Amino acid sequence: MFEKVSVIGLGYIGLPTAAVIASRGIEVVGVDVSENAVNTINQGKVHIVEPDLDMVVQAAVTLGKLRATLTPEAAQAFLIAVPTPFKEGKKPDLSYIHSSAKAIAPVLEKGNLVILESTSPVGATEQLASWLEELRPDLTFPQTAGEDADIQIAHCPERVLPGRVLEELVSNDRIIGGMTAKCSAKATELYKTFVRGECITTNSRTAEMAKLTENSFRDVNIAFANELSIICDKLKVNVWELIALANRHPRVNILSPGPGVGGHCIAVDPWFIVDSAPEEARMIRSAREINDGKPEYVLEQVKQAADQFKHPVIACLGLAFKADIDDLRESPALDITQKLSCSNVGKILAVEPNIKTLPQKLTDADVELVNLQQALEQANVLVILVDHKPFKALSSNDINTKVVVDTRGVFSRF
Ligand code: SAJ
Repeated sequence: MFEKVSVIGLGYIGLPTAAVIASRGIEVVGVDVSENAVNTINQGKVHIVEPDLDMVVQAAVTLGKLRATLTPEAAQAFLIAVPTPFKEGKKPDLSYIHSSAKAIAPVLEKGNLVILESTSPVGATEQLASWLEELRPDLTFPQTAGEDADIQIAHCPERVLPGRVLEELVSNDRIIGGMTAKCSAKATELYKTFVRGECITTNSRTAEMAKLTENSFRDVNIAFANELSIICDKLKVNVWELIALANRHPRVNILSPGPGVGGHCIAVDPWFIVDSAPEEARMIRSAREINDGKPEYVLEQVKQAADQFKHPVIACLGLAFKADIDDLRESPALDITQKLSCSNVGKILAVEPNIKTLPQKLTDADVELVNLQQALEQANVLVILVDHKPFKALSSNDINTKVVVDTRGVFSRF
């Protein structure tokens, strides 16, 4: 029975997870290094945008089941959900996991469970276990004590889709990668308190690789679609019609081309596999390169479109990394808009219905945030970068006097 759980890292994964566990009546203490995040959560509010998260956090805080602190305190389970970005040379940066180990080590007690949820390269859970063992030589850990260890450790990767986090946290199956069978059993017990999906046990290395594989699978498939879109431009074939036709085959399911792959998961995680097996991971590396090269291709298309006008006014529709969210992190749309503004091709307007102010780097580059109507009145070139709902509602009358670069196939649905 878990009565008190600590979640380390209160971001896009940690905060929803903390709130959902708290909603099951378990006392949850969230820990974050950001004073702003801690204060906001303790007021029952949220510092990130995710549908319905504000309601769940407010309810948990009001009922006294969830609170946030800057320093960890004793608990029965510690769930680490901190970022694992890459550093120079696209090498995984485990420094946030290391800091979490240092933060929880002083309060660890015999019988505790430590779970790593952060997407991690293969071997990171074992690394976490060694850091904890060095910091707490008075306790025993699974890598040396096996089933008899004082502390149980497991990797249980998060796999929720931004925009549907609360629903998927509960309904998705979970991979539970314990360092021993006992670790897996204890971690399963915790996840069973809030997960309706199945909890499937394995070892920590397989669980790490499974998460990286899921995101690489998607990256490779998006790269296939992006490569097709470039081939089709060359061969004067409408890629959207082509994909719709090919997908009529019962065993073909091609994803959608776009301006590139954004977000902080799919554009990052495959590099962890490449870093671990640089000689072998040829297709995974190639997919990353194809997807990373797509913004540059779109940029050239826009420049050619702008060349048709003496005074080009280019409206970039969408800045977020995907449809109907406000998240601009690692967004190819943002990257393209910024590069356009630096390349003197014309006046650049940006339409992003999900934000109120532009990021500094765009205002510095004289990009103007306008609404969709203003963009339609002023621009002669429209660049569809994100398939947000209001853009999908545009009619051919709205755009028939413009030159359109449609990276999402909004006007070519088949
Ligand atoms: N994209 C395309 N074409 C497509 C699908 C997506 O260009 O057909 C682009 C999107 O526009 C976006 C990027 O790919 O820029 C990623 O979007 P996404 O919706 O595919 O994925 P994320 O990054 O929001 O979330 C992914 C999910 N992983 C998988 O679907 C395998 C999610 O389940 C993971 O939990 C999440 O990564 C994560 O945190 O790792």
